[in-house]
Amino acid sequence: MRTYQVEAKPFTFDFDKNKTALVIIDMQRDFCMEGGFGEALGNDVTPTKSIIPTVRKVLDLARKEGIFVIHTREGHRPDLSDCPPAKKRRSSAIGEDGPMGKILVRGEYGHDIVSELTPIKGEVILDKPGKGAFYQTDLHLILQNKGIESLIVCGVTTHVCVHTTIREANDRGYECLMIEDGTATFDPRDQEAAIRMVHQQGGIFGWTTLSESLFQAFQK
Ligand code: TIU
Repeated sequence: MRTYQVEAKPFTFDFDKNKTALVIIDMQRDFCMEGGFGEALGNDVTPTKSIIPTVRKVLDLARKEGIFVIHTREGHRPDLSDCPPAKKRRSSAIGEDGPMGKILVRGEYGHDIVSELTPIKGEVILDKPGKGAFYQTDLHLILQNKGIESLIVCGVTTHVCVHTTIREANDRGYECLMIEDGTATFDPRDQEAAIRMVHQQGGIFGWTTLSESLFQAFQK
């Protein structure tokens, strides 16, 4: 079984593609298009929208190489019964009407994944009520059943849902490679800090690299 090596920070990331999942975090219209949750929080969605082509290239690679793919979506039931009142108080747009339907509510157009990254048969769609993809979901069970040990992580936003998920994954024993240009924040200062926070202290939460290094690992 071939082991792949990706040049990464803080050192080479080794993985077996049969024990690796690509986890694409919350590439939903609500975060990547105008009129969604991201904008309702006061952000410009240009950075989150701009990574769609890069995430698509990583997704295409995973599909070609037979790497297990998981797409997550942050959102709530229409009655918001799974949305903590404390979350609603600081993100008051949740559940309100917007141009893409009720904001961050399951089943609405804005809640769904952007068209360019539409999941295909065999890929998991994982709905989550929180920022972390392990919280109140069956993600760990799914990964264990598939024998997954490593995660390649893309998506938005780097410092919020991507980070929370990588931290949760790290504590559960998964080795995570975050694709720097396959993630985005609304503010570039947060992007720089979020990347550094993953790989500092000898890879305290995991590894980071550029998508090009991942593609090169499969060309060797
Ligand atoms: N606000 C923000 O940056 N992000 C979120 O609320 N959710 C995700 O990161 N998906």
